[in-house]
Amino acid sequence: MRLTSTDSKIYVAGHRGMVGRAIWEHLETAGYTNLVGRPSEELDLRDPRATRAFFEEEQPDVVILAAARVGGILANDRYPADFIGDNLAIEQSVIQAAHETGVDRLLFLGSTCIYPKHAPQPMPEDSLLTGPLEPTNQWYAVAKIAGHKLCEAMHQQHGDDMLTLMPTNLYGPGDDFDLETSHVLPALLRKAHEAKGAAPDGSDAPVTLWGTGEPKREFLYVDDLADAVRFVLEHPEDEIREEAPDGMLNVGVGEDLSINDLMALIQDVVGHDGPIEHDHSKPDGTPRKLVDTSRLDALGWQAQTSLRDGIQNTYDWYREHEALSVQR
Ligand code: GFB
Repeated sequence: MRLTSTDSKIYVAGHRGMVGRAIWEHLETAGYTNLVGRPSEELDLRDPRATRAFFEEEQPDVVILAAARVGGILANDRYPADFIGDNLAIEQSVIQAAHETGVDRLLFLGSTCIYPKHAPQPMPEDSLLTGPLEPTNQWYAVAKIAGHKLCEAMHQQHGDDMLTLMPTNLYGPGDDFDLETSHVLPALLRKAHEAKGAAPDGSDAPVTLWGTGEPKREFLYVDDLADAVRFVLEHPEDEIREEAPDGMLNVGVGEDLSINDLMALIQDVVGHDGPIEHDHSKPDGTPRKLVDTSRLDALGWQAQTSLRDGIQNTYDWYREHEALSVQR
């Protein structure tokens, strides 16, 4: 059931992460007054009993499932058991508890790595399960596919209003800047920032990119995703299902760029003028993953933030919080 009242109780699962926090702030700014969250130290969403007890106590009307184990290409490749196991467990306990306690609407957040490695570009929602996955993130992708399928099955068997948003690569304030676990955009921002004036002669030191820099990625600013979440929550289910019979909507910006071009843009924002090197021992991952946003376009939603503005905001946030970010 669509969100109609600013008093509706909205549970944001994962409200301390980059995505959950942006959604929380966006909903608050939009006038929603009854938001609920629990830090993971207080509620382990992998635990079905604890999750069920929380749902019984709070009785949320709407659930936004933004809690997940996430990370960049290397973290996905190094910790396959955590990426598949934790995500499956979180999805199962939250979606099941939402079903059993009669939540009006649940919005599950997936990721566009669920699509086949060589899916047609831009990738429509119905390219799901039409080919093999990219090996480096198959574990995470399988868990996210299962989460979406659980929502679809709940709708098919019980008529539950459970929908999935599949955002393309996200970035923004509050991102993970740890070079071992982060995604490419925050990693390159940090590397360029730290390389400024760091050569022995005071000029800019080189920045090392992983892989060839040729893969292309599409980047969505996290506040734009938060806006898409609110937009979908406020939309009637029948209108959404007319565009998306499987309940799945891609969220993207409609254009991508190569990692090399991203590096050039980041250098410009940060003011780094040093050389760029490549570490070919690191994987490239999927060659391209531009999403087809026709479904959400047809419903009337579009991203607003330019990549340059989003990078500038993220860089400003990083400089303010640099001392707090994980140092490796
Ligand atoms: O953002 P990223 O880690 O993840 O990497 P994916 C994107 C591309 O940037 C890859 C390259 O080709 C990386 O090799 N890259 C270059 C770097 N330099 C760096 C660097 O310093 N750090 C990082 N991290 N990458 C993830 C998936 O895929 O994206 C997840 O593993 C999820 O499952 C997420 O879907 C959105 O875009 O390749």
